[in-house]
Amino acid sequence: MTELTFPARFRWGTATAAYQIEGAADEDGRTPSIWDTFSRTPGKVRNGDTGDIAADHYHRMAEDVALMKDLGVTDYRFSVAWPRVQPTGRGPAVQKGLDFYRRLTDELLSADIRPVLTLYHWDLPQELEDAGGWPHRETAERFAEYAGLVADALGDRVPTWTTLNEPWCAAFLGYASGVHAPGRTDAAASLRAAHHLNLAHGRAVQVLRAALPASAEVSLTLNLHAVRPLSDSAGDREAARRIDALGNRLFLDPVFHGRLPADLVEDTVALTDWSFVRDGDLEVTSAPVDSLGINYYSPTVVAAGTSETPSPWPGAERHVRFVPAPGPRTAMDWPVDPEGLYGLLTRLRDELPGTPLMVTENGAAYDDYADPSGEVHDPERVAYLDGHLAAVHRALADGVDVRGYFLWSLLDNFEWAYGYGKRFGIVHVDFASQRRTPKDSARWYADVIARGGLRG
Ligand code: IFM
Repeated sequence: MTELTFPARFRWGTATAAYQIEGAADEDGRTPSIWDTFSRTPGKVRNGDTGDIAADHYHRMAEDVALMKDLGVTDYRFSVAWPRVQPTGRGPAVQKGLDFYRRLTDELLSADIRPVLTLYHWDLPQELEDAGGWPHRETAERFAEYAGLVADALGDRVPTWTTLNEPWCAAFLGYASGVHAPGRTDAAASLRAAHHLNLAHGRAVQVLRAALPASAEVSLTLNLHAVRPLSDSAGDREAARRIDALGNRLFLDPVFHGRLPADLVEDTVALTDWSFVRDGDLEVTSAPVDSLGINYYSPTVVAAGTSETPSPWPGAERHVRFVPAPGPRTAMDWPVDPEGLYGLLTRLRDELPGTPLMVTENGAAYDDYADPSGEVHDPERVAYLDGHLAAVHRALADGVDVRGYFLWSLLDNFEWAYGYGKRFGIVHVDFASQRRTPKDSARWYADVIARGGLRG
């Protein structure tokens, strides 16, 4: 078999998020985010786990950057903890919080690794949630102010900026199904949250453009859904249309086309009249970006039917049934299907011509453990990654402008409502000792990066 070689300038990265790895929850002026509150609420996170210590990255950052240098990654995608930098969500920045990210970016740059900074990976300062959270319009303005603080502090050293990570999750897992922080179950509020997240993104793009050098790349990361109807029946196709509207077009259309999906507005008429979308908002949401990040893990198969409530699909519960896709599964019980990634990439090639794409997350959880010799063998993860990178390669060959791939995740970490029970890292973390052990998949990824592609 022939090798699958990637373009010479392809960006090979790993990704993490602040609350999932940093720990140091109450150090240096950091105050609680919605995830501190949620994880400390009994019954919300498995095993009562919290991000209080996590992978202790706040204190082990240099060791973690050294691990990445050993891997040979060209880029590192991390997020800034809003409550570390601007604890109440308003007012001036806390210097010590910013200093941590200065040290991190300096360490990366001296290791020849490009920093890719995400401003929001779900850790809203609790005070802003108390004031109304994302369903409240003012939160978008707060976010723009925070974006400006971070840009002023780090604009001279960070070349790539991402406003939001996965606003679908923030809106619908956070405010509709309530399985993520802040744990609300209010379908109408979740639609307001989605719009205000889009607005926050657009306002932040405006602020970043004004504050950053012209060379800065400004982006957004969406967890787009590879939606498939179970059959070709009209009912199943209609179910797929609804989920595509809520999972994909609710974000793509305002950001890239300055409009709301008309069919979604109709689908949700019983929940809202969308009057919270004010004149001029959609011009703000569509402030041009330089690239789009896509996070992909598994496909979404749907059929006509009903689903459980509260659901993260407001308005679709009485029309859509979610069907387990066939095939092998990860420890999250997510089906393994690289074709979904290929389909999304080629769709975006056709729908957003001229927009460079990055796979900003892809990876898998498996039940890894260190064997008696201290090694962690994770052949299933290697197979998962190999299959998905082959799909990216096929997309490149078919004319998709994919600029990079960020493996989720560098380290085992706090997997939100699943706590520490799900391990996504290519580096194993023993949470009792905080010892890091590169898994076989880390060695495999280092080999992929070194050869610039996959072995045939
Ligand atoms: O761990 C998460 C990450 O924070 C966002 N995208 C999906 C990952 C796996 O669930």
